[in-house]
Amino acid sequence: MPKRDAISPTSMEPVSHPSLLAYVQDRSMGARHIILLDPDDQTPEVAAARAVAAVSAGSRMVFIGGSTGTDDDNVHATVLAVQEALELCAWNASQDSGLSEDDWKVPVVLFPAGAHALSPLADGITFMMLMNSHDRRFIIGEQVTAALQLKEAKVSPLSMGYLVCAPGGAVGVVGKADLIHLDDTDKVREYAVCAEYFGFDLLYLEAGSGADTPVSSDLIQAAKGACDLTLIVGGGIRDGQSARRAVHAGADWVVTGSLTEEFDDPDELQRTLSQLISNIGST
Ligand code: 1GP
Repeated sequence: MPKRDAISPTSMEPVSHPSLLAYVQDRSMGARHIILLDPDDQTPEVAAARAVAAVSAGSRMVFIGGSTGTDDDNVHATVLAVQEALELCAWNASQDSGLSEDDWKVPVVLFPAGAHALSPLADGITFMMLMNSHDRRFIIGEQVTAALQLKEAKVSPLSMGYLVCAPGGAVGVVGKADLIHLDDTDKVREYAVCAEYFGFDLLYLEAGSGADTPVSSDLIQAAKGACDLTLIVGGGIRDGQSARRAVHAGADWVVTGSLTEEFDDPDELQRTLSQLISNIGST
């Protein structure tokens, strides 16, 4: 991971959140939206424009990462571009009307494929265990490789159990996951309690990027009923209806990635995400 001092001038310290974990766990605002930006699919400049459109639309967190094609260089360049763009918007807001300065201070969080795809400029990282992988690397290996450098860079860890559900997509294959199937509510309950007993703060139910079908309501409800962890749901959520269904079932955060990449025009993206996010809010 590039060293923060070597790369960033002092003005590019990450926007520090008073407590990233408290922010993520806060349920007082209802369910919220995360935009996922994959550095393998877009330039840093495009990612930054999409992040600005998403935050304008009401996204409250930015994830940066992807299962394949990411490394320290493209992840860091993307984090840097996104942080700079959001800081500029925050500064503009302090001089103008529209969104308030604080509305732009959303955390930029790494959602990495492994220890090779990090940036010291991120506010935090989903420090995850892919619980249903059968490869030690994704359970504890990558985490051990990354931990010390993350601590030195002061990137806040969000400890997270990560469960890949069918269809699973690229992450299911790369992560060597024993997929949790649509109706396997007992299995998801077992994992949810296990995540809680490990002391994780978050649980992520993932259907895989671009999935034909998102995580089922039954699985979300089962996880929600079994533990009190902050629940993130993503994969295959492409419209207000599926976002709303996930929130009704118990999601605290809904992630969209692929949908975002369909729009080159930031205004169009903003309109689409505003509509999706209003559906989350109106549950
Ligand atoms: C993938 O859950 C995320 O890790 C987002 O999935 O790209 O299908 O929105 P989509």
